[in-house]
Amino acid sequence: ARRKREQSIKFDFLDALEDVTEENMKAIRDLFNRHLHCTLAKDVTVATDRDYYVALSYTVRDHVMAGWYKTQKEYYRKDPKRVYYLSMEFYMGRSLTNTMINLGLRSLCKKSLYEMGLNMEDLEEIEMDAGLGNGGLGRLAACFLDSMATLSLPAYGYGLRYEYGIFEQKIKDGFQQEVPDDWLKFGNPWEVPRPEYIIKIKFGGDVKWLDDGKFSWEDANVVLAVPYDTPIPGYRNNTVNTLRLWCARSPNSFDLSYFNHGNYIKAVLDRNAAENITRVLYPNDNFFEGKELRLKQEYFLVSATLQDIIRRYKHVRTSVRTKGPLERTSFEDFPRKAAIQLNDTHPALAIPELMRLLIDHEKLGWDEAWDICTRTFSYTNHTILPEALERWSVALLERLLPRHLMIIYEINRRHLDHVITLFPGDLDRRTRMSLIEHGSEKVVNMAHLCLVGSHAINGVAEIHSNILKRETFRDWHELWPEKFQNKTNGITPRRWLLQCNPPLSNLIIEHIGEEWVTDLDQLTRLEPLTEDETFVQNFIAAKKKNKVRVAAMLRRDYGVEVNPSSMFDIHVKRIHEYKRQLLNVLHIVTLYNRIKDNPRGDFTARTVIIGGKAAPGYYNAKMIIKLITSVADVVNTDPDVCGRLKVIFLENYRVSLAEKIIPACDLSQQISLAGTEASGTGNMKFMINGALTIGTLDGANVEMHERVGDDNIYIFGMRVNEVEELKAAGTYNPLDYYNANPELRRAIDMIHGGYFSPDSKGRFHDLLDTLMKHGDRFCLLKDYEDYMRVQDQLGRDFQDSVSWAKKCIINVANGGFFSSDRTIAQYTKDIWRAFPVLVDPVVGEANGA
Ligand code: T68
Repeated sequence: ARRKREQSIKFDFLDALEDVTEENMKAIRDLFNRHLHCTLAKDVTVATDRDYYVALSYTVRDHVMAGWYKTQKEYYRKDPKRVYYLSMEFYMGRSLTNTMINLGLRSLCKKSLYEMGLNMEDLEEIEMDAGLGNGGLGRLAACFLDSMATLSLPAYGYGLRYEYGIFEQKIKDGFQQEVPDDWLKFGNPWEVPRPEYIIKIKFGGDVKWLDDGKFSWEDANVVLAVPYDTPIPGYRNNTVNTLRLWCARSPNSFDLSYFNHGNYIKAVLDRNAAENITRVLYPNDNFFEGKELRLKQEYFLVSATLQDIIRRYKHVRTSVRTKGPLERTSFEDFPRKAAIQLNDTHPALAIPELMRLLIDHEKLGWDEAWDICTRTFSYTNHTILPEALERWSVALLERLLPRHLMIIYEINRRHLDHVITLFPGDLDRRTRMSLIEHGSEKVVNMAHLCLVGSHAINGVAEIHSNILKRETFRDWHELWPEKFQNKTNGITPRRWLLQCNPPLSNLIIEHIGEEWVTDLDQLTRLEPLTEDETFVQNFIAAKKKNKVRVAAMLRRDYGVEVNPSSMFDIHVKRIHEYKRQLLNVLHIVTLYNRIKDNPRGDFTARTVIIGGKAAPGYYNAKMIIKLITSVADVVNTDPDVCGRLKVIFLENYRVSLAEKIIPACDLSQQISLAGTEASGTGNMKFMINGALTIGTLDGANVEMHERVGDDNIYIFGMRVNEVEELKAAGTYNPLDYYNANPELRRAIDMIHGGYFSPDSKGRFHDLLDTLMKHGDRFCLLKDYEDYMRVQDQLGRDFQDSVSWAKKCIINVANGGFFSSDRTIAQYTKDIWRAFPVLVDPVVGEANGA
């Protein structure tokens, strides 16, 4: 039986990373069966695949537990400086595969299940994504958690447990439809509720002056925050950190007046109002929508988290000789024990909230409290798009958070006094730097609040950090140059290479071992292998394998046939005008026209895959989707095209789909207008999975280009300085480019004339108007010609598969910098000033099971 098993499960290099013994396999099987019987109350005669998935998850979770308590106990014992990552989004995706890999259990589980007649890969597909994020910002938070645990940092993620994550996207008649993401409907084996740590959150009410000159927030409504903890295991280092997500629950006394009037039923029904706070993730990416419920969410996160952090700060043995836990009463040490990172301004209310807790509850004076705040907080900016910057209405703040508004005004008063002493008479500067802005309505500029309340502020790629200093926060940089930093984003190589791309990971391990998994710079050792013919052929074969797998998926899930030898040209990210999916469409239409004009011509076969969600209220983004699906309908059914061009709109792009599609990519599209994409992180995922990039010199593309050189990346379009000059001159006229380029004109005329929308010829007029009539903020037509030039070049280059593969290998080899381990090491050293806490292996019962 054993020989049979060894024959049927192919040995690969990934298996060699683990300790697969008969004894360990039996332990997994026993635990799995026990969960099936005792936790799920099923036996094999009635169990479904979902039951098996859940039983496996509980089995794996059991193996996390001992390391989890051990890590947390160690943090309590050593009392190190802790890092708190506050984010409204943690876009975690699936946990099962990643947990098994980080624990070193995946081969073991796979083989154990195989012996029971189960295919683990099928079970892994059953898990719902934890879609608690929109895009890059939320996924970055998830990658950071993995890296912080892998670097053994005493770190915590704090966020919200949305009952509905990012909506599920369905395409109906070519249009996007949103379906609620009921991700918890089958339960979530990865979370542990901790009702014993419930926290009270207040909204509304009034502020009263007390006799001692202090303030008190009274008559507020209370909502409870219940923490749910998810373990975050590091990569094979015994560390297991915690992601704590808050869930809103109504207190039993939610609206006492109803009880008093005997309307018990109504009182119970009204609990919904409080519990709606964590009902649903706002589905906007790079857009600020000043809704009251969103403000409540932001404050709910911040207040629960800070109360929890303070509780943990106080609960410490100040002396080893004392038996019971003593309270720490002085806050002097707070900034030496806690670093709080604000993921964009979404948790900015943490600053006035900490001030409130220190002053009103802990009775500190303003100056001492303020010093603690600024030494504790740091802020990451993720965008310079003005429509994304948070500006909360003063009237709304006054109604919901009256005490915080007072504190914000006091922060502002002291801040502006400081500004005016440094720049006497410069009233314009004073106005520009105020936290309060007076437009059609009075608003609080939340970025300004973060700048004044933090000791460090960073952008997420070099070019973006420079724009912050030079443009967006120019005055602030003049005031506090020492606060400004750059931390170029990164991605976790565990999920985004080891886990998602077994063919390539195996090949890499075969040649350079496994150290790259936690030290991605090791990938440079691949560069000399561009001269090794077999290696290059094996690299090509690995890519082909991934493409064949995606082709099979597209056939099964969408009923479309694609040619795995064609170039997989992939553009996946949120749909947004600044990301310029329309520029890609113009390229596709032009290719189509060339094929139509010359049906016998020699064209590089392409499969263009575009995917991404549009915010439900973003009309133009939704029309872009309809245009892509409309172009696809025409191109894919035109007999002249004859397999040389396929256009696919990939429905419901999300973390788990990214893991499948990215390893199969030949060409990665990163074509935002220079100066608009703060960093991008998809660009990095494609790079380390062996795709070439066509991109502008925007965000982290700039740093990718620096590392691989001109020959190994396809750069086009205006540079940031050219964009700035064009905008300053105010001379951009799309018509000039339309008139000057016949292929461009033809593509636009076809869309305008209804070629792709015969049922409604004017359907895309509004969309085209944004490019033509009103002057286009993102200058698509200006960059079209250069985009076409570079697309043509790379289309030809793709024909030489060996030289193409060598470029891809050079990309992989130079991708090490884009590990989120490097990013986190830099945050740790330059901003948080925290240190690792190593955790010894769990001894005793094997793996804590
Ligand atoms: C992204 N921002 C940046 N925002 O666009 C991207 N916005 O360049 C960068 O790589 C990434 O952050 C990580 O730094 C976002 O994803 C949002 O999703 C968002 C969410 C809510 C409100 C506004």
